[in-house]
Amino acid sequence: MAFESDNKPRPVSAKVVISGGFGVGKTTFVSAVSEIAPLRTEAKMTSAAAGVDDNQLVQTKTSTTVAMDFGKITVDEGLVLYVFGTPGQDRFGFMWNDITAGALGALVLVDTRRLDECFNAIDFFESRDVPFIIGLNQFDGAPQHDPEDIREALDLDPSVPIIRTDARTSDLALDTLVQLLSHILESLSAAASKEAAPVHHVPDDREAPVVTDGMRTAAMSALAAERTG
Ligand SMILES: Nc1nc2c(ncn2[C@@H]2O[C@H](COP(=O)(O)OP(=O)(O)O)[C@@H](O)[C@H]2O)c(=O)[nH]1
Ligand SMILES: [Mg+2]
Repeated sequence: MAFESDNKPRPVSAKVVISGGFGVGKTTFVSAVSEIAPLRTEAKMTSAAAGVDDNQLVQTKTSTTVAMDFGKITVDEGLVLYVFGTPGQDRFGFMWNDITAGALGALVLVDTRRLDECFNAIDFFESRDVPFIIGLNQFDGAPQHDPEDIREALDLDPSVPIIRTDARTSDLALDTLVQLLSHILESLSAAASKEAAPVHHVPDDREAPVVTDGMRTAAMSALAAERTG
């Protein structure tokens, strides 16, 4: 842990990412959990975006996050979490690497009416070995699928937690973040024990010891000395 000059421990800070497709509730989620007024970079959707941004099921949405959402949560005196939301639209995908750099893990929000919206996010975190959990956001009229059916539809590894959440409710959203943190810890300790696993030497793989003439002569004279001694 880092220390300031007065020896008071400074909290460790960690970064997590809230991700998912367009209109799945990322901006809402960051607002619900952040203790500071979240930095938002919403812009009114213009007619220029018509046809580019798929908003058929998100009729009420008139603004969109052009860069990112940003919030802060003090978990306790030892840990401060910084929460970054990714821009939902494909045309801002070039920012994802910067926004997710150094993140410990991610929450991928899912609207069960539009499952395909989250494929890009899942591929992104899977391919970079970033631990993530799936948050099923409770949209009105959205089908209540069994989480295991969702796992199958999204082709998710059994180790990826799938939980129900509500981006509009601080308690539920914070609880979701706690679940993300515990999944991150589990993933980190699984990776650490993999690294610490003992390396088994296969005897057949060992190189035969090289015996030089000098060694042979030294051994013979040691034997001879013993016999005569
Ligand atoms: N019913 C319902 N609406 C939600 C929920 N989360 C977000 N919304 C609404 O869905 C719309 C899109 O949310 P937004 O946070 O802007 O999505 P983003 O594009 O992922 O940032 C907004 O009108 C929100 O009020 C939720 O859990 N339930
Ligand atoms: Mg947004």
